[in-house]
Formats: sequence, C-alpha cells, structure tokens
Amino acid sequence: MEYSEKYLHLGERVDPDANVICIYKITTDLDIKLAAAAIATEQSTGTWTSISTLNDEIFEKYHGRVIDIQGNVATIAYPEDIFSLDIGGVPQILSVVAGNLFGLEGLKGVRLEDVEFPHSMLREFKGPKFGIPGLRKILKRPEKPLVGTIVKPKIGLPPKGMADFIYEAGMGGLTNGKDDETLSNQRFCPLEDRVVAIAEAIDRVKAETGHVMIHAINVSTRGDQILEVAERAQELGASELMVDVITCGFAAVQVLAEDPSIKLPIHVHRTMHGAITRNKDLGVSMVVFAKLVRMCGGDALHVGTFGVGKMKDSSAEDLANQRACVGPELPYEKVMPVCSGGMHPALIEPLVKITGTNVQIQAGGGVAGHPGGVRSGARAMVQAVEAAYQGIPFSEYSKSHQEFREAINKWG
Ligand code: CAP
Ligand code: MG
Repeated sequence: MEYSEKYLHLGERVDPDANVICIYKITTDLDIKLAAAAIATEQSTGTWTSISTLNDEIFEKYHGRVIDIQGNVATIAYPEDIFSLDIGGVPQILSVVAGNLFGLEGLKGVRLEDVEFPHSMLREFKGPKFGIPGLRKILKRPEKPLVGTIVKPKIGLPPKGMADFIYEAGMGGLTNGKDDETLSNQRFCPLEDRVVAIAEAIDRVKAETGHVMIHAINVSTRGDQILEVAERAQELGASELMVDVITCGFAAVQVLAEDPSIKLPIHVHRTMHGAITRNKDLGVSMVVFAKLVRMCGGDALHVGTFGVGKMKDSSAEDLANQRACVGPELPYEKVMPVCSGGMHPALIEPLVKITGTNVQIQAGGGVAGHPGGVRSGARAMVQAVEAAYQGIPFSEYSKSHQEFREAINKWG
C-alpha cells in the first residue's frame, strides 16, 4: 500500500457544499496519516500502487482529501463529482464512503462514524412522504408516543392467528402492529391472505371502538419485485408497509417512498445492522444508516432502546440515531424513531425520560408475554405510555391500573 502525500490536505478548508465529508475512526499500527491517506486513495482515484494512467487533471478533480486527523479519527472529503445519483444513488454512495476500505491490509479496524452530504446531493432525495406528522395524522394521535406490537411468535401463525393477535392488540388500544422481520410469504402465512385478514381485524377494531390502528406488512423482497408486492398489499387493504433495509437495500425504501402509486407509510426495520454497527472499531455507525433511511424516505425507523431493552446497549448512539431522524440538519420530514427490542411496560418510564414523547414504542414479547394475554399486554403498554406522557410515576399509576401492575409484577 503506497503512501502518498498527495492525498493529505491537513488543515485545508474544503467547500462542504461540494464534498461528501466522512469521519473514520481508524485502528492501525501504521502512521495514522498513512492509514488515512490509504483510505482516501482507495476510495477515490488510487489503488495499492502508483499507476501511469492517473493524470494530473483526473487526480486534481477527483481525489479524496484527508483534511483533518485528531488522534485516530480522520476526516476525508470526497468531491461530489465522484458520486452518481440518477443511476447509482445510495448503493454507489456506500461503495465510495463504505467500500473496499474495510479490507485494506494495513488497517486493523476502521469505522465510518458519520457522513455529511452537500446540499446539491441532499436535494436529489425526497425524504419521508409521511414521517412523524403523517403517521400522527393517520392515527389521530397528535402528541403521545405511538405504542405498538410485533406479532409473536415471529413465524408460524396463520393469517387468522395474526389477525386475532392484531384484533386483541387493537382492542387493547395499541396504535401500531407489524410483521416481524422474518415473515414474508411463507406457506403457513401467505402475504395476501395475511393482508386481508389483518385489514379486516383493524376495521373491526375501528367499527367497535372508533380506535385507529395500522399494521406494517413486511414486503421485503428482490428489487424487481418489491414495488409490485407493495402495490398488491396496498390494493388488498394494507395500512403500512415494512422493509428490512439492510437485507433489502436502501434503494428498496427509496423505490417505495418515491413511487406515486404507493400511498402508505413505510416502517423501516434494520435487522442485520448489528453485524455492521455493533463493533465500535469496525463497520458503520447506525447514524449513517439513519441519515440514508431519512433521505430515501423511510417514515419510521428502529433506532434502538437507549440502554433499556434487550439489544446491546448503544444508548449514546441511539440518541445520535434519533437526532438523525428528527434533527434540522437534514432538509426532510422527520422520521418516527422506533424503540423496540426487549421492551415491556415497566421500561417505558425510563425510556421516555431519555427519548421524550415523539417516539414509537413497541413490544413483541412485552405484549404477548403478559399474564393476561395480548389484550391485557396491550392495555399495560397503553397505560405505561399514558403514565409516562402525563409524568405520573409508575409506582403511583400502577396502583389503579391492573394490567400495568401485572406487567410490572412479571417483568419488574
Ligand atoms: C422485537 C423485535 C424487533 C427488534 C429488533 C425482535 O421483539 O421484533 O425485531 O426490535 O431490534 O424480533 O427482536 P421483542 P431493533 O419486543 O419481543 O424483543 O429494534 O434494535 O432493530
Ligand atoms: Mg423482530
């Protein structure tokens, strides 16, 4: 790996409106400048050795620039002209900012911590169609946290079993249901039958109580199929779509979000993200993925449980993920941050203290595992959210709310 001073521009100011600026944390035994220059080289105009075909004009125009190094954190600016959005888009962006660099011999570890895009690129994306205000409008829930569930067991239930679960959850007052991330079109629960059965269940809840609930149908599939599957689900009465963005691709979210025929919100699940985001010395931070999901038009995104759920504690990053979803830094509608994974009613008070009330809190086991069954589990979640929203201590509120008390007794 040849080291080239030419990629080092330490202290140089670059135009943030003409560059994609990346922050990399680098673990290496090499001189950090060499390591940073190697990333800039590989991800722009160079390779492992000098080449006769790289002329000055190409180099000048398109090489990546290491503009800052603080300790083991390097900032690299890539000229916007090396990106291609009409064809390529997010797949091509990731090939530049998070591509071959992870395999470079001289780097023991490297993590892409954050990316800033120039407005000229941000303008090419539309962001969420619905986002937080759109979801709140559909659910007639202007301020309180959305509160939902994931049908459990995550696989195996037939369409009627799924529908009964959602009916009970809706009768218990939950606002959101969703397929789990591994459910698709298995023989035990064909997608079309599930869509119809769940739509009927949601309609029954509305007819019997006036309560509005939506359920996200997992339409994750091949790129050339996903729009057709989503349109079919919409035709059959789906109220929300779900995409597993890491396994399906960011472009899959963008296709659904930008297609004028799709008039449903998109719930974005991030299963498999842990393989890329969990190791703090190797991979990509969830903040980068959250920004890309917002750019591509996801309406709700799993951001973690801020240290209170079952997934590995990533609370500091979860706050950054939430910021990427709702912060003013990106010129798009706000994405609803989803807190899920090991959640149950007793955890909602500490969670909301961290996140505030502009979140969607959901529990699978924390609803289906309630001693009184799904409807009681739903009621317990709704009661917990109500207490948190009103700032009433759980110890107080649970005295007068049985389902909530039972949940606390079971899960503490
Ligand atoms: C939660 C969940 C979600 C996790 C994913 C699960 O179920 O359905 O997929 O939320 O984690 O399968 O684990 P439980 P994250 O409520 O039963 O845990 O939200 O961090 O992406
Ligand atoms: Mg799941």
